[in-house]
Amino acid sequence: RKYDPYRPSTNVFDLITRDAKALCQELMPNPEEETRKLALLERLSDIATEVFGEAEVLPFGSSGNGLALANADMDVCVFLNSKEGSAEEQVSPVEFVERIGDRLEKDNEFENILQLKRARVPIVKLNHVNGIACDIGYQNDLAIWNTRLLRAYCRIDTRVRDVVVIIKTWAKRRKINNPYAGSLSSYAYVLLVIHVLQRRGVLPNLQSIVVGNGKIPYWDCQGFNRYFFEDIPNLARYWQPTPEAMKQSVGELLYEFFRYFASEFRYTTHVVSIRSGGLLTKEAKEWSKDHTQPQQQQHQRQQPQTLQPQTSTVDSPALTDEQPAADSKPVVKNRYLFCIEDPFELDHNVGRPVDRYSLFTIRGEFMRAAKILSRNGEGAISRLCYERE
Ligand code: 3AT
Ligand code: MG
Repeated sequence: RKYDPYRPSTNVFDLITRDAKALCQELMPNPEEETRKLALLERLSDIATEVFGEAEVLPFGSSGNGLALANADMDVCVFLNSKEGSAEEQVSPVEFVERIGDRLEKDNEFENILQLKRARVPIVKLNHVNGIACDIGYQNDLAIWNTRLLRAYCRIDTRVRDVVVIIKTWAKRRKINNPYAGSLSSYAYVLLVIHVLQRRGVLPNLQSIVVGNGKIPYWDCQGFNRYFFEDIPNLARYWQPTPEAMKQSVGELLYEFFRYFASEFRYTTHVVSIRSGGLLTKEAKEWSKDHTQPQQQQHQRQQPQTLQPQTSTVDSPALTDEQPAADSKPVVKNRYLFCIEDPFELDHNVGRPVDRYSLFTIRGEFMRAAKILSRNGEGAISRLCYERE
C-alpha cells in the first residue's frame, strides 16, 4: 500500500463507521416493499405464461443479491421453457420485448412502458401502480450468474454490504449512477468495491478457489465460464482474510475505496478484474483502442456532457447500458476509458458508457469523497452523500 499522508486517525474512522452503519440501516428496504415486489413478480410470471406458454420469471440484480436499497427498482428476467422445435423456441429478444410490451400495455396496472429493443440487451421498462419500477429482460443466464456471484461475495463478510450500500447511495446522490448518461451502473460500482476489498485481503477471488485437484473447472454459460466457489459456509477451509483485513472498519474501507480510485488506480493503463483478483493491463486485453462495433450492436449516446438522470421515472438501467439509437448511424465506438472487466463476459467492459467528460466528473467525485473522509469524521457521511443538484 502506498504511503498516504492524508490518512485519518482511528477515531475519525470510528465516527465514519458509526454513521455509515446508521445510514445503511435507514436505507434497508422494509418488508412491506418486499411483499409488493413479490406480488409484482407473480403477476409478471402469470403474464409471461399467458403470452409465451411455459415461462419462468426470476429476479436478479439488487432484488436477487441482497444489495437493494429502499425503493430500488426490480430487475427480472424471463426464461421460456419451450419445447424443442416449438414456435416459442424461436422468440428473439426483440420479438420478446415487443410481445410482452404490447401485452403489458393492455393492463392499466402498468405505466410508462418502454420497449428498449436496440439496447445492448433488449428490455422492457415499466412502473407498476404499486410503486415498483421494473426492468424485464429475456433469457439472460449470465445476469443470473453474476447476481449469484455478487451475492456470494456479500455473504462472506457483513462489511461488504455496508460498503456497497454507501457507495451506491453516494453514486446516486452525486448523479454518477446513470450509464445512459455516461456514468456507471450500480453493477459496475459493486465490481469496483469487490476489487478494492480483494486488494485489501478482505475478500478472496471466488473464481480461482477450487475444490479438489487444483484445476479451475469450465462450466459453460452462453460461451463463458460461469464457475466460481459458491459454498460460502465452507470457505474458511480454502481461504482466510489477513489479520489486518479483519480489523479494518467500514469507515476505513470506504476511505480506502475512494482514495484508491482518486489517486492510485491508473486509468490510462489498468483494467479492474475481479475474475483475476487484481489488475490487468489494457494492452494485454487489447482494450487500448476504442473499437468500432458491428451494426446490430450500435448505440447512440445522449449528449456526453450531461450526467443528470433522464426525466424518465425509471432511473435504474439494469441490463442495458446505453440508450437505444436515436438515428441510424452505421457504427459507434466501444469506449475503454474506464476499464472494468465483467467477471464472466470477459470481452465486455462494464465501464463502456464512460466517455472523457464523464470520466472527469467521476474522478472528481472520487477525489471529493476521499477529501471529505480524510478530514473530519463527524458529519462526513452526510456530506459525502449530499444530493447534487
Ligand atoms: P440498483 O439497486 O438497481 O441501483 P442493481 O444491483 O440492481 O442496482 P443494476 O440495476 O445496475 O444493479 O444492474 C442489475 C443487474 O443487471 C446486475 C447485473 O446482473 C446486470 N447488469 C447491469 N449492468 C450490466 C453490465 N454492464 N454488464 C453485465 N451485466 C449487467
Ligand atoms: Mg437494479
